[in-house]
Amino acid sequence: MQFFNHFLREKGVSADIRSLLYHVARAVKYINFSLRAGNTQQLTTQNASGESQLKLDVLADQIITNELQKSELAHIIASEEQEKVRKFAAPRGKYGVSFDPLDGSSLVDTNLAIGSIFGIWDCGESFIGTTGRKNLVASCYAVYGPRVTFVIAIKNKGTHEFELNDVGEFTVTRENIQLKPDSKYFAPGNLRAGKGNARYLQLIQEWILEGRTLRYSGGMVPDLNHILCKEEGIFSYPHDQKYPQGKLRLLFECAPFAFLFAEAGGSALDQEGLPILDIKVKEIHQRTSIFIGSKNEVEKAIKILK
Ligand code: AHM
Ligand code: MG
Repeated sequence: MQFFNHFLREKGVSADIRSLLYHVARAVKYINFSLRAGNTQQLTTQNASGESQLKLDVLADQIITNELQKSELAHIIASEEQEKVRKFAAPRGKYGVSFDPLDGSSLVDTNLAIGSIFGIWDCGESFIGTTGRKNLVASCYAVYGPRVTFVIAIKNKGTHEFELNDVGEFTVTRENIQLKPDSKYFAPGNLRAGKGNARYLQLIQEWILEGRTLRYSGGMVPDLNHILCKEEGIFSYPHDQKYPQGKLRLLFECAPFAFLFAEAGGSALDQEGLPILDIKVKEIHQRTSIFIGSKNEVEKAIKILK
């Protein structure tokens, strides 16, 4: 059994990134406590995108913000729950951290798995103009399910899974996750797009007629976690009339996941075939379509859609 900190040190991860990840892991632990306490109340407030908030969305945002401030390494932070980037004095370093404090919060009342997503950027004074390929140095997510798992990717050092044990420590459970290029699993998001997009309908039909296995919960974190754990699969979320750019956010959800999948030998493209890691950040709450998972499956899907 190997502990989180020890594992990262052995992998040669820099002291800065280890320290940032330590604070992120602490935030994950506190968010998990709040969730287990049944703190699921709906608020009357809305987030930066006009979506209604839970008490837990706000709490998770505060917990993460406090931990990042304590790290003294995060000088700019961007949260899905906040309209603007916040700046802090960071005497120990100059990283940007983007996060979705509680992804899938509409699933909280149904007791399905949800998660938190983080991107760690080496990005100077602003996120604007950055790309995941050039500026992301690490990304990670937590799954709050029957167990709490924490999956981390560090640039050129792979994607690894840890599990929160009963004394509050993270231990390694999967090392160097690697995706197969082909898969039998599919997780088709936003089927509503099929109404105006015959090609998306065709793609879904092909997946069904090929006898593939559906694995879809409606939460991006558990749906993508399924792919990484089974080492195969594809998740799609195309744009449609309601979300002309797609629903999912580049900075908080798609770029961090594209980085985790790239480190695991997978791929992530937008509907036009552009690698998610090459999309330039033009605004904090920018959205994108996304097709992510096993390399050949993502390529085949985009060929049908283009
Ligand atoms: P959220 O960040 O407001 O929770 O929304 C993101 C979630 C993803 O977890 C999931 O893949 C997607 O929204 C599902 O969208 P829809 O409800 O439109 O099917
Ligand atoms: Mg989200």
